[in-house]
Amino acid sequence: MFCYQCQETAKNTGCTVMGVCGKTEEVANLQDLLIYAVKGISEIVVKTNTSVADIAKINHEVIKSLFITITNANFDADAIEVQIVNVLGLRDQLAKDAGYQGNNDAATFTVSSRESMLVKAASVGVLATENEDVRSLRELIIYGVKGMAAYVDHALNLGKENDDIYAFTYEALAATLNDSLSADDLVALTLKTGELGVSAMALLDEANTSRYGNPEITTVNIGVKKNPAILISGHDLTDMEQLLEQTKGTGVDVYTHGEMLPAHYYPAFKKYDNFAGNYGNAWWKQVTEFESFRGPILFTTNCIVPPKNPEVAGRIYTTGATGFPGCKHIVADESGKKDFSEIIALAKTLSSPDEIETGTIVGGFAHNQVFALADKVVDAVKSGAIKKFFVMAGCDGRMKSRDYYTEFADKLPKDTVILTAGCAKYRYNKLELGDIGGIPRVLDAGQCNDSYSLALIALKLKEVFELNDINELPIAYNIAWYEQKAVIVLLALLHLGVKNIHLGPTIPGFLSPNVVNVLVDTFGIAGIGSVDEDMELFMNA
Ligand code: SF4
Ligand code: SF3
Repeated sequence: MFCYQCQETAKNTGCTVMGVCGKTEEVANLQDLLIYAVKGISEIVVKTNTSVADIAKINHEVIKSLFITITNANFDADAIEVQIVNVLGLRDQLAKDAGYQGNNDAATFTVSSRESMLVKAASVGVLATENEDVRSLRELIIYGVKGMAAYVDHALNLGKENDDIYAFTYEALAATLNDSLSADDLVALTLKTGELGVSAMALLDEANTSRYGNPEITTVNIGVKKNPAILISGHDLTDMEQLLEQTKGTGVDVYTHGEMLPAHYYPAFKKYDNFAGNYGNAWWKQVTEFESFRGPILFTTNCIVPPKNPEVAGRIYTTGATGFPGCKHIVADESGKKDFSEIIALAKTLSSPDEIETGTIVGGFAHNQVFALADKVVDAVKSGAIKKFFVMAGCDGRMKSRDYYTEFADKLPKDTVILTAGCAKYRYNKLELGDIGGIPRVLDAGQCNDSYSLALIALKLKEVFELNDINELPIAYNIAWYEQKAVIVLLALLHLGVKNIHLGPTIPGFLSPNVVNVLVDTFGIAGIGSVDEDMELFMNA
C-alpha cells in the first residue's frame, strides 16, 4: 500500500504497511482500485462527451465512491469491494451506451474476485505515476475532488445538485490519467478545482440553510442530562434531522459529537426537547470519550478511529459513506429514509452518559448571522477595538504539535478575533478568551464546509471597507489541516485570491518540493513556526 493523503501520513512521506489512521493494506488497496474505477468512468464520460444530466445514477455513485475513500470514513473491505463491483458495472454499461471506442486501462480493466482486485490495485495506486511533481499535482487535484465530493454528497441528500460540479469531477479525474498534460496544465486544473470547491460549498450552504434555516448565535450545553442517549458524529444534517425526528418523545436524548456540533446552530433543530447538547471534543479523542458516553454512536461521515474496545465497537453504527467491519451499517431506502429504531432500542438499555465536562460554548456565526452584526463588527474595526481577525479554520488531529493552535489562540492579543470552522475549533473553543464589546473572540461559523461563510464574511468586509483586494483586509490565515476536506477548503481560498495562508501543523507530504515552491511563489503559502515568532510575523504583517 501507499497512501499519503492526510496530515498524519507516516514520517510525512507515506503509509506503506498500515495506515496511521488504522487503515489496513487491504482496505488501502481496494480504495485505490475504487478510485481507479471512478477514473475509468471519468475517461468514458469525457471522451464520449456524455452529458452529466443523462447519468444521474453514475454521478451519485461516483460521488459516493470518492467520499468512501476519504480519511477515516470507511474501513470495511467488504463494503468497498461491493462498491467496486457496483461502479465497474456502471462503467461497462456506460461504455456500451455511450459507444466508448477507447482502450484506456481504467475504462476497460476487469477483475473477478477480491484476489484479482488486490493484484490489480497494486499497479494503479499513487505510485503508478513516476514523476514526483506530476504525481503530486495529480494527487492534490484528486484530494480536492474527494473533499468536494463529500460536500456534494451532503447537498445531494438534501436534494440539491450542480451539474457543473459533476462535469468538473469527471474532467479532473480523467485528466489524472492523461500523460500528455504538462505540469502547468495540472496547476491550472488545481486552481479550477478550487473554483468548483467554492461552488460545492455554496451548494451545500444553500441546501442546509434552505432546509434548516440560517445558523444563529446559540449557546450549546457541554454537560449531560439524565436520560439514556445517542451520540451522532460527522457532517450529515439529513441524518441529524432523521435521528431527532425518530427519537422525539422516546425518552432518548441526542448529543452531537465532533463536526456535528454546529447542528445546534440551525433553527430547525431547536424545537427538539431531546436535543441535549454536545459531548466531547474533536474526532481523535473518541477513543476515551465513547467509553464514557455509554450509549450508541452513529457515524454519518468521517472521522472514525478504529475502536479497540469491543464493548464500544458493539455500540457503533455507521451510515452513508462510512463503514467499519463488525459495526452495523444503516442504509437509506429509495427515498433517503433511514430506520434508526435499532439504535434507539439499544440506547434504552444503556446508561446515560458520564459527565466529562460542564458548561456551555457559543457558536452560530455563519454568514447570515455575522452580516446581521455587520455594523457592530465594522464599528469595532474602525474604532480599533478589533485590530485583526485570524481565520483558524480546518481540522484537528492527534499530533502533539497541534498544541501550537491552543497556545496561539491563547496568546493572541485581546484586540483580535478568531474566525473558525471545522473541528480545528476544539483546540481553543473552550478557552476563556472573552469578547470585544459583546462580540465573542472566537466566532464559530460551523463545520469545515462552513469555511465558505468565512470567505463570504471576508468578501463582505472588503466591500464595506471599499478595498480592491481581499488581502488588504486585516485578516490573517493560520489554517490547520488533516484530511481532504481541508484540501478543498484551501484550494477554494486560493481561488478566491487569498494570499499568505499559513498551513500546519506540517506541509502536506503529498506536495513535492517543486509544487511547494509553486505554492510559495504564487500564493505566499507558508508553514508554521514557533507561536511567538508566528505571532510577531502575523501582527506586524
Ligand atoms: Fe496514512 Fe492518512 Fe492514508 Fe491513513 S489516510 S493510510 S494515515 S496517509
Ligand atoms: Fe474534522 Fe475529521 Fe477535518 Fe470537517 S472530523 S474537519 S478532520
